[in-house]
Amino acid sequence: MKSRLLLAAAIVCIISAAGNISAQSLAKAYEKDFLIGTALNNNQILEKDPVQAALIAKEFNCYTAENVMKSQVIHPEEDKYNFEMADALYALAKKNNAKVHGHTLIWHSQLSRFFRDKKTPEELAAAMESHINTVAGRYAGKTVSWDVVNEAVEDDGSLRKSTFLNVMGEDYLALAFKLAAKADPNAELYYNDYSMTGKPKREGVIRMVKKIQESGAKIDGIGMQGHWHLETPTIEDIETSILAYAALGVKVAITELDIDVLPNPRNVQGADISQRAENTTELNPYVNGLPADVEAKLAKRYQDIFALFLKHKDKISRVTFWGVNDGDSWKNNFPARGRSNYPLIFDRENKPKEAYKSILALKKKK
Ligand code: 9MR
Repeated sequence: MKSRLLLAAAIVCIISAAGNISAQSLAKAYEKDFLIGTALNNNQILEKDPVQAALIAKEFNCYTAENVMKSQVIHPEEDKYNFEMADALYALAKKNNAKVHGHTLIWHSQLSRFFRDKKTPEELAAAMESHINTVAGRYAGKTVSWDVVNEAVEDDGSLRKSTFLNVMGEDYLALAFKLAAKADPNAELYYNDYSMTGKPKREGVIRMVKKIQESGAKIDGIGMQGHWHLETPTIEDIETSILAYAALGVKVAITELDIDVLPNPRNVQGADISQRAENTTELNPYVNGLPADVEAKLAKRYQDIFALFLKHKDKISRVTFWGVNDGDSWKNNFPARGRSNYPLIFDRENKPKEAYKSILALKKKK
């Protein structure tokens, strides 16, 4: 054990000396404010790249599975579960002394086929129950928080016409929270969604959360996915939403943070994956690297956003980046496939970008 620790420390020293990792740690700098999380893909969970593995261990103290805990992966058939990768994620978190946020129990997307085959409310409720019991039950006590329901509200504030709503009506929402509370009583339970700064959507989410609360179900937090852009949403809009959600008496988490720096075809906001665009030269201007002026804009944007998070740290439990480095980001393929995007705080070589430094600088000023 001791020799493994020494080896890990030696690797960190070598990598830091090579300039790949800064001497500081974001997680440490923000330790007293909120958790600093990241989403991990399979290679990262399996520590395929030792440089990146050391970076993850050092910079982040909360992990979310980018894909492997979604129903299609973890529960592909009614009587078949795949726990291998999720187990590996929890093992990595244990080794690195990090927390795990469970993503996600009930979601219309990446949903296993068998849920869609349930045609009565009773059948679908039973499928939800066994899924939540089995998944949340397996990781009960080891999970800081769960996204119990993901993306159930449309941008206009209405409830999404998912399989769950169509078959069970609104009841599925409170039921999901009640089942999760039973399966993992000590974890915090979240509702998570994108485009959470738009007014109609915010009002729709608030209506929905109030109903869940009135049903007697436990809901501890609201996750605002931060799939944002250089100019939008404004800091004021983000602040208005943080305050409005916190006013429900729940915590707020920024759950999937990345800042898209590329031209925005058709003004796509959020993460509605049905919104697709063609990849063209004009839409993909930075194939040879991020120009210094755009890098500076990104750093300023991240600094402004984190300054806001610090202002409201009493309301914010966690800030999770959606990926570790620019090369891993889903934003290279959305809304147009195969672009070179730069939405995160580490570059494709895992080196800290100006954005990383600007976020750290906020803590040094204190
Ligand atoms: O980053 C995830 C990507 O690898 C998957 O292909 C995609 C499939 O829907 O899901 C991405 O993560 C999503 C997250 O689970 C929920 N909010 C939106 C995220 C970006 O699409």
